[in-house]
Amino acid sequence: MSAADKVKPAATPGSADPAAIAGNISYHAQYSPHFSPFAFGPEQAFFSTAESVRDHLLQRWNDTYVHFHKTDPKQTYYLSMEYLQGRALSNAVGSLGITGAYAEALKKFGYELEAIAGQERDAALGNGGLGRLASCFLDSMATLNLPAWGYGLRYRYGLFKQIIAKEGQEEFAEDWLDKFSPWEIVRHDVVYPIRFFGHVEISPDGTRKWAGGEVMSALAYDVPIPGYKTKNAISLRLWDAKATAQDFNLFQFNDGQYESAAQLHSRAQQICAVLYPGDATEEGKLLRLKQQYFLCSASLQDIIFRFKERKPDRVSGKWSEFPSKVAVQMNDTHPTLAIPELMRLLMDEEGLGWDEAWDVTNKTVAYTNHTVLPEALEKWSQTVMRKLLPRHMEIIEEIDKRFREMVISTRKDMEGKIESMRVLDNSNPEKPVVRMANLCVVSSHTVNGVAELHSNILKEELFADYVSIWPKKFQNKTNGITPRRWLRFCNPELSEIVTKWLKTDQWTSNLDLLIGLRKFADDEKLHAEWAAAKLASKKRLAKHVLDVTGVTIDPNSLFDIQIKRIHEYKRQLLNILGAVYRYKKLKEMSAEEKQKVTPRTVMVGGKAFATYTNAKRIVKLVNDVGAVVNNDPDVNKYLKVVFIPNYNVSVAEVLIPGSELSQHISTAGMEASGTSNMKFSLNGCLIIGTLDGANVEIREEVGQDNFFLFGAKADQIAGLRKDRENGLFKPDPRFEEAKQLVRSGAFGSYDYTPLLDSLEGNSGFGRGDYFLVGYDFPSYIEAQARVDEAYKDKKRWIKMSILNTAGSGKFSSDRTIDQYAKEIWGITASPVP
Ligand code: B1H
Repeated sequence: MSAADKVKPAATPGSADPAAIAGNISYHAQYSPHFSPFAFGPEQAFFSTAESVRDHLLQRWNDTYVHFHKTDPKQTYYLSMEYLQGRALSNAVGSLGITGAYAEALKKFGYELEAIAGQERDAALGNGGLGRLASCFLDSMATLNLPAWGYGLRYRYGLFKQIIAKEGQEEFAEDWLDKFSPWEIVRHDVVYPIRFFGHVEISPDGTRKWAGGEVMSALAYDVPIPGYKTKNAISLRLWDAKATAQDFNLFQFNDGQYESAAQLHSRAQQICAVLYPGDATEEGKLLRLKQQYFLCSASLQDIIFRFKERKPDRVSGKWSEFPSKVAVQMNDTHPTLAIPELMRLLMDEEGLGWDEAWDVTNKTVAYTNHTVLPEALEKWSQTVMRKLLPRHMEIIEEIDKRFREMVISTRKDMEGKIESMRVLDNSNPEKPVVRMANLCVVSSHTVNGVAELHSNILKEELFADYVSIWPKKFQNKTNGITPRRWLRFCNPELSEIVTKWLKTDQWTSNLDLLIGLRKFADDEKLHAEWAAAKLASKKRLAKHVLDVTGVTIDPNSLFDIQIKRIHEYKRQLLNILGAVYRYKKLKEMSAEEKQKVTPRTVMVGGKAFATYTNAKRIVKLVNDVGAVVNNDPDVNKYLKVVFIPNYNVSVAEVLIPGSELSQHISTAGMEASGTSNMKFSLNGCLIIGTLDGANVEIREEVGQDNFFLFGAKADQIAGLRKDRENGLFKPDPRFEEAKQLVRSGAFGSYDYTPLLDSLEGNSGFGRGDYFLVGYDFPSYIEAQARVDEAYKDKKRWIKMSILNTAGSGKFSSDRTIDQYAKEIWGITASPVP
């Protein structure tokens, strides 16, 4: 049955009338066909609906482009190797305020909007928090009418799909572009050359130019980012790599040399094939560096093109104007090559001298640091860099040299510090490297951390020496999340209640209004509504769990969730050992004693990096513990342990609204911010957590009585590790019991010795319990006991839940982006009239 059999096709793009929308959906099914003429199942309905929604967006999108072009405001360009966009359909119709009209239109075809929206694949062009932050930022930039664009890479395969098999996690390519993406528009006229390898040519007048090597093309794919209840729609421009017909050697091909005939084509294909290929091999490292340069070069060429396009009479003498029109934000060090690339373009292509180019670059670029973990601080081999990007390596050497000279001539007192502050690290003559974070700090006008605690650690530890040279360069910008996706759209039940009690829906773009809920925190009517909304979300969550795992969970049990990338510092191991301990105590209880227990469902979800063995062991352990606990009739009324497979943005949208307790239990000082903590708290979920990252600020905002705190503080960690090295640590017997039960084989025959051994011994990274699971275990267990007690008092629990939502106003990404705009970028709103 075709769509046209149900509704007559009619073009009518951009209408908000359900009948016209249905006609437009039918039109797309018929006249922008991607399937056989008579197919109109849910999948076809999704693509036609998305194309119809895109019609709405296109007008706004074009208007916004033209408006920015005419008014020529200063514009921000957000450079990120990652965007975790998730699904776009519900977000788009919600932002445009036409959800109801689309729901009604789809009914004419016999479809529910929610089911059709569920057909969409997640765009997972990111790993975790850093990528999702970039996507929340785009949402806020559009909503605040800011002149801003995102730049990224169009990975053919996004973050891998996780399947839990007998041996644990298995990874599969995530084919988000299977069929096609209805949101992206290829701009065939936006193409830039990108060079790799080659050499530097010096002309008689001394000017230098990069030549030779191989040149491929960057082609733009644009994704519209609608603002919420505004006419503005901005762009996420994703680059794809391609080679041209000229690069195809027909002679070789005819000669049967098929592979070498299309060599550049295949190398171009590799660039955007996958998000972050494993960098264990030298080939993998080179490919990742190529990706980073590809993003930076294409984006900067495009930025310079637009700078010229907006005022064609701009002459090269006017480059000092550039920083008043362009702000470039580097999302961590991954796009650091933007610095030498901008220098190269200004000097070698536009003819500026070093000083002028440096001044422009420094006033244009800013850097956000997202981690202090030593293994995540990027270092690139100078040898590799020189081979792939010879001109950039020269420029980096010059930056390093001038920085050293500056310190020597102006700061005699810092001389002893120079080696560790330098951009180049030549301490190992066999393996000289470029320190990307140092290059960012030396070259940027502003450096920021992502939560107060983290920014203080940057200022007091990681970048302390630079602070004494440039005290004003360092700022904090506490992360945020978009309240549209993370409450308004993912939790319609709770949203409705919030709107009803606040008597306004303005909280969706002014989240501070949530504080108005505080005065109703004891209201019994609100309590009843709040509890009913939570139960509805818990039932939806339980259905998801049943669908994907086959495990039945009880919506009346306490839903306890930890979802994030699996990493030892995030301490999923503390969570699961806590569950093991709980299981053991339940086994020891009499039937009578068990009656008093708070029934709990512990859910853990997250992906482990494919080559990170201990993280994979943790995934396996959660699954193994679940298999035993959930099938043990003595305890499974009181405890279930579930691993949620393939955690991604759309799974989070189901889990977070249904959560009651969430775990943010990293070793203090190691989680820069965390952003899911904000999402949970916003949805009325209580947090059990350490004083780490943004937890500190969340606890301040929601009130310390509404937060389950435990564990060592950041400033104790170094001392505790030292104590341990000196043999002063005495493990709690409860910790020993939990480990012992795992070692005994109670959860199957898999060998957990290496994982558990990482918690033993006295020192060394990844050994000697570097992440202090054992030290924090007793206070964690005690905090969990406080949770169990609190949950028994339903009134108290709901009040705490309301106060979490009420105290979440600060964590809107609108607030974060407003601060970036004012305090780093110097840009102002530019709404389409
Ligand atoms: C964060 C990363 C990250 N910090 C290296 N650093 C990567 C580092 O593939 N890589 O090489 C990828 C990502 N991600 C996260 O950023 C922090 O851990 C979170 O605490 C923080 O909330 C988030 C956003 O600021």
